[in-house]
Amino acid sequence: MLYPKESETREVKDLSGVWEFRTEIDKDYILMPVPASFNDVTQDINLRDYIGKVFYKRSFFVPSYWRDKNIFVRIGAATHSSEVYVNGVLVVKHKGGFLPFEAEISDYVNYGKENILEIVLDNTLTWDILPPGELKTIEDNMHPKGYRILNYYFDFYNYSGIHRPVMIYSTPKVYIKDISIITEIVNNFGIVKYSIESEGKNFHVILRDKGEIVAESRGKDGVMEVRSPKLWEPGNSYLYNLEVRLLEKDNFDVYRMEIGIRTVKVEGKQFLINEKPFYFKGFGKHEDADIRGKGLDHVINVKDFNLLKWIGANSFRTSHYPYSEEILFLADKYGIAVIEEAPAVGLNLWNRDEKVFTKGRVDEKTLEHHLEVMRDLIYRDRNHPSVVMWSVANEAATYEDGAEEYFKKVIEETRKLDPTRPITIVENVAPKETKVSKYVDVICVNRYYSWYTDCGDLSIIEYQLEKELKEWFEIYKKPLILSEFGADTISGFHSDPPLMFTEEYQQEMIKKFVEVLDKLDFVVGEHVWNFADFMTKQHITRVVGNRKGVFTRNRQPKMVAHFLRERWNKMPNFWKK
Ligand code: BDP
Repeated sequence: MLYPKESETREVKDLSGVWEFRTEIDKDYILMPVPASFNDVTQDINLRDYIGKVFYKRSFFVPSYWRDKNIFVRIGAATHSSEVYVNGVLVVKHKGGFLPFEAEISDYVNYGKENILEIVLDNTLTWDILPPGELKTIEDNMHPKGYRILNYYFDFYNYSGIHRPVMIYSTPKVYIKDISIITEIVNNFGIVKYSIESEGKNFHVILRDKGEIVAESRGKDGVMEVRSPKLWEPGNSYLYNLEVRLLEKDNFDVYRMEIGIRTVKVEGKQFLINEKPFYFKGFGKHEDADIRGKGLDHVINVKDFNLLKWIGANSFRTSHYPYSEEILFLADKYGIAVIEEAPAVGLNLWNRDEKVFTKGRVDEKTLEHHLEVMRDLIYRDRNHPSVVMWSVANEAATYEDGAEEYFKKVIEETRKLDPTRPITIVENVAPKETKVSKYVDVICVNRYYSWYTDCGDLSIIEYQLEKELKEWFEIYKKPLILSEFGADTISGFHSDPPLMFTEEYQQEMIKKFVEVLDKLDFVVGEHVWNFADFMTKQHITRVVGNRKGVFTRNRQPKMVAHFLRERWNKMPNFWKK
């Protein structure tokens, strides 16, 4: 799915701004920014924790000369189920809060006039949506009749709203629908294979390096060769400009995009980018900031990439859902490698006596949706050089028999859709327990020794971590990334010797973890949990959110940031231990 872009044949109207908004139970509309989560914008606690339907509304203008064009409405992401109406006509329904969807609306708009766009969202989570959740009515004598809560088994706040830009765009009648790019490196040549989806037939494809033509081709599918290519690499990104021109009689379309030439491969104990062993230094992140919640914010995004550079990180994981396309464009440009995760988190009840992969919970309906999400995700992001691996889920109950069957299908389908990128699943169970890790290319493990277990005992880390990581390698013989480790840390809390929740404890813990990683040659990465403090649902274990950030929610460094900065800036991106 192409990102809407302007060209001499296409126009884009970004409808970001202040819209009208109401919940199902309100009669009156209030003002609401788009994109943003609606939760933290007003002073109303009922709206903050609101569960159910909300209505967004605004008008837009369609010029008369768009009559001979195709017109689309495209929503970058909205949580979690959406219905879009143009002048009262339902034009698209969508399930899932973290990927874009669109509809052609040429037949429903008034040309040369104003039009009304209404988006109805429902933020209720169910077992057949990702991430899943369940609405529970509590029936006991301590709760009033009809008392409801939304249960979900993942650790971030269920921020809701139109989170990414809404755009109206035009294309010619016959147009370039989609483009896919695969790159290879053979001897001293960069090979760029492209494939165009369109009803048109005559294409001219031009690849430029800072304005200079370096390769050209004609046809719907083709291969271009670039002599002595400048490669895209983490820490050293390089992008070429691809121009696709559709030339039909009386019809013309142009789409331009940036591409990077690079390869990714897993071989033995190594994760290879451009045939060189790569070591992931970075974080699990979140799309999260105060007031805007999960709403796209270019200020936060650019700040985050500047902080990644400052601290010497070369990668992050889009824990626990696909991030905005705008973030991936920045990753391409900044040269940051991305492990992109499906919104499959909370497929776990954290109770071994209750089955998760069973009828009525994670079942064939969830699977069908999961396969759809993988397809949409890959079609959205396959052309980003920064995306180097797909993660199909985080901390699912992979010890269950049902999980094996389920993920085998998800992983097979993912591989079919994209044979060029390695696949992982992020695990929290023991190496012998998982029934799924045997199907993936890279083992990703989250570990919280001295935090959730043996609280406060930093001396246990070396023993436990080394023993366990070696076991993962002995069983699977695959490269391993420690995809989460960290400690809740209240910025400004100090103690020596280090006690839990202080900045000293976070620093000592992370030091002890990485000392073990440095000894193991099959470890190909360290992602600290988390880049920044983030909001969660309220709980006795969460102090206004999860405080495991290396940066505060306001993006200021905690003590450990300086330790990591020194470590990572000394460590090369590519290395052999
Ligand atoms: C892991 C989860 C992550 C949590 C983290 C934590 O993958 O989403 O936020 O633990 O507890 O289980 O901080």
